[in-house]
Amino acid sequence: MPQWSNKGDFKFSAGPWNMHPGADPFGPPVRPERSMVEKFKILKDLGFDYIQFHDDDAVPDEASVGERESIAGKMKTLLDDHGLQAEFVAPRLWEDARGIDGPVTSNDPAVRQWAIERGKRAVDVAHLLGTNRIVWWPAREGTYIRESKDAIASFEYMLDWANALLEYDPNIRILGEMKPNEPMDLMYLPSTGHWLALAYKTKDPSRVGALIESAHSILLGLDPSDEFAYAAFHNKLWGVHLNDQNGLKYDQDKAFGAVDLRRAFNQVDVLVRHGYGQNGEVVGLDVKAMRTQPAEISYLHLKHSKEVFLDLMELCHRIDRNEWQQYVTARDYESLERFILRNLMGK
Ligand SMILES: [Mn+2]
Repeated sequence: MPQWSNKGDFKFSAGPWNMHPGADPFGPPVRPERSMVEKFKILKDLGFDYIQFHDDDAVPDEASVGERESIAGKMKTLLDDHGLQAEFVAPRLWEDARGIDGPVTSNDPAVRQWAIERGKRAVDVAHLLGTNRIVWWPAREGTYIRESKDAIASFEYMLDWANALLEYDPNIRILGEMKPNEPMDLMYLPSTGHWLALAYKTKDPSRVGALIESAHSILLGLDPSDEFAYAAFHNKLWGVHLNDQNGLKYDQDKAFGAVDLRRAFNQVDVLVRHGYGQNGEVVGLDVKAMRTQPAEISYLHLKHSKEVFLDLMELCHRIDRNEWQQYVTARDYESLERFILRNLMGK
């Protein structure tokens, strides 16, 4: 029998980018940007305990090495003042013009070296914010034109990058967040499975794990709960980005459970039954407000996603596991399906 979480065990996180002015590739911002202080206050009021950071959310890229400590120190104080903690720091390698060809897998060795330095900088920022988790979303490590790079060399470069960070700091842990596409046409490590295979080739596999976003699994045509379970089987489910996704489109980051409540239930059920959170893992919500929403209510997607999670967690504890098991034993899957739907409808 798997270890069970207690009710209320879960800690929640979100990133500053989850409250955003609503710009998209086809239109400008529609709401004013909130200050970091305002975002922290909203998240704390909503019962979030952790903040997810890109390295430059905490320390601007142009800050000198000397300035880094004091700028990050101020952010740490701001977190402390709000009773919040940093969950992780993710180097925003994809935003820099130098990374146009995929910084880690660039054909230019100088760019690859810059990617390693930027990764080390993120490690420094993580320390200053009080976390040892680095999230790597290899956003541009793929191609638009397959012939433009050597794939085998690219896998080597990705391994080199991870190893460089592991060597740089003996306490740092790397959480790979894989995604099959967008902004790139095709990515080199599209799935959690690809990433875990690479993780076992690193210098210290015990410090390399996964963060899985629901939408990324759905874009692969996979069920997120199975992806969570696979990483958990390896003891490498160290982070999740819960959200929802309406099929094979762009990465939508819809409110958790908004498209497929049953799929959301199965994700929560895996987390509950696996005892997720008992080793400090955080339930990350990576959701976006609809662009149509006015500023005053453009935080409700976070509130509602957390509420849906907690409602589903409550259902996981309340659902009649004996009845569930009877259908499994009898191989009466039609009735099992009806039983799940009946529970989801609160009947
Ligand atoms: Mn996403």
